[in-house]
Amino acid sequence: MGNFPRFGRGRRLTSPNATRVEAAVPYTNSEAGAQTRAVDRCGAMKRVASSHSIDDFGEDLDSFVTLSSFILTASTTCPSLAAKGHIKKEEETDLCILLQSVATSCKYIQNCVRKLGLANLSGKTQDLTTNVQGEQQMKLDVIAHDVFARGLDESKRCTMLVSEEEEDAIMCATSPHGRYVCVFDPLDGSSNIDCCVSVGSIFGVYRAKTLGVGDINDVLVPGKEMVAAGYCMYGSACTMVLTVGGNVRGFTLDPSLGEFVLTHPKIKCPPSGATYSVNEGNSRYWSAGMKRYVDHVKYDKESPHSLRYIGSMVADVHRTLLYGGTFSYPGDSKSPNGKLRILYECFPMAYIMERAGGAASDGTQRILDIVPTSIHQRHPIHMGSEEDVEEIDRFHREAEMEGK
Ligand code: AHM
Ligand code: MG
Repeated sequence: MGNFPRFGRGRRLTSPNATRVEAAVPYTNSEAGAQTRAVDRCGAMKRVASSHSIDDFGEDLDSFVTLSSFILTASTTCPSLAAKGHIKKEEETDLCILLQSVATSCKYIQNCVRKLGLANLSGKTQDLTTNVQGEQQMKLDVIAHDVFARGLDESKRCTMLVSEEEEDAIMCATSPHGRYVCVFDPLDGSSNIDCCVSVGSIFGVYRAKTLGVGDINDVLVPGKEMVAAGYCMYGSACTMVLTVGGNVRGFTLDPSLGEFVLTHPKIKCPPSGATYSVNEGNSRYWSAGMKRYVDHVKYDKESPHSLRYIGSMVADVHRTLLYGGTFSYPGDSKSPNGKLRILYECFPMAYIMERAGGAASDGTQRILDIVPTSIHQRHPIHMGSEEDVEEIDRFHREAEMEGK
């Protein structure tokens, strides 16, 4: 790992010395155990193969579907999604290859996270580098960025990449299959990592407007134009949550198999919840609308909502997606645009939340309608259960009408 060459700063990813990305996930359980599992689940795998498209695949939890089999079977045996007007068959195949690369990168990062205190992977970079936002980079930030960038470049399905850890967009090696642009935060929440708090990778995929040609304007479009989005949470379990525009699915990494296994075939965010998640230490800087909303859930409800805030977006959003409630990083008088980056933090999470029946807004407009003007732009966000996000919007609207 230590010799991992860096990628980025607008360089083309064509180094002949580039090290290949490999999934270094240990197989800890006995082979016999893994074989039993494969035999037990064999019949189920046949049932899965008769599914119709990547979007109605693996609904049945009794079936044994890994992310790899989900992606590969969908790309080789399923009729095109074109019938649904979402993406064409050849685009779907290339998207599957791209997603496979992301999954491999996430397994690699998960492996590093698990070895954090053991393999000199914790702490800040030796030369105390900062990223474009002036934040101190952790060693794992740099490794995760390199793994994502190299894996996506080698997939030959991308024209361009945008990473939180690189100031400029990264142009990929030329490929006739380069039909996508991938934006990613390779390791979100990394400032918490040395105390073993859950962290995660976030990604979103856009179509390249011109095949094989990287263009920054391909990502300066509303988030609703994404074709896929996902995140991987390195928590008490390693969970990948993914949507290609249809259902939101959750896959949990089985460490004995080194495979993500479908565990949540159709994630739905509850319509309302009883938790709010926000850095309440900033409340003195909040707008009247935000203050009133939080007072409302604490004092006006029959029972007060619970505050849950990890300070690691992937973990806070994952909990909100599964249990309901809201996650907010609002703008305030100190940071009018909040903290989170629209392209690779807000958009992918908002896309997933909406696909799961939830909502995402900045208090006045839908997040996915916003058109970014620069790749590292920050934007306020509130997301989660639809009814709760509507309530946040209402409080913001009312305070604004009062001129507060
Ligand atoms: P990062 O991309 O530098 O890790 O920062 C983003 C993280 C999010 O995961 C989290 O929601 C937020 O920062 C927490 O910020 P704060 O400590 O201000 O509450
Ligand atoms: Mg981040």
